[in-house]
Amino acid sequence: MRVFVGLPLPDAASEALEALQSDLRAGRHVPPENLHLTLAFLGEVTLPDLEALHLELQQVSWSPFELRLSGLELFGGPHPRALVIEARGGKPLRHLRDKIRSAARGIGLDLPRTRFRPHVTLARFPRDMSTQDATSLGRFLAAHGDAALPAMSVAGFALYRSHLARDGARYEVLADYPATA
Ligand code: 2AM
Repeated sequence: MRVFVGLPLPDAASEALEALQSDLRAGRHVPPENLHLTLAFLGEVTLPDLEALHLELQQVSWSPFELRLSGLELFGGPHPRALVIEARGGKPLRHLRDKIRSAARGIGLDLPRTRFRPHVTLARFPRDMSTQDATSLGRFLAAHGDAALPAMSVAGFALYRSHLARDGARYEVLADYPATA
């Protein structure tokens, strides 16, 4: 099963991001129910490993913290593959991510060492974006590049299963892990 650990967004944030997306006439928009911040992408995991991971994640102790979504960025270099809004959660966000990665490593899962650039993906683009779409994207960024949402409180993370499909992935929440303090 293809799984990852992430932060779901409060409805108000998903609605604000959906309103922002409605101005973008390019790419495939991430639907509101799929909007999330990935803390650890685990890839294919067996059922026994998933059960072990769930037990470990239940042991993670953490306190609620504030998260701010602000500033649009393109990921993917000169041929952008994704439009994201960056997330700022300071040390509490990094610590939570570290604890989750330790939990996954603790049960023997192999996690690549990647730089953490916390973000919420808003839209994805094909490798061969049309000139028209590239122009629309440029206009969108000029108008909304400094978009910022009100600070939100993070009080739970979730274990997600990703169902891949031709028309985009669908994410299913397998378990929730509320803050412990
Ligand atoms: P993205 O939003 O930046 O694309 C589920 O696929 C989530 O895991 C997505 O939010 C995706 O991040 C993230 N992810 C991180 N590494 C990934 C990988 N190697 N393959 C697919 N998704 C990955």
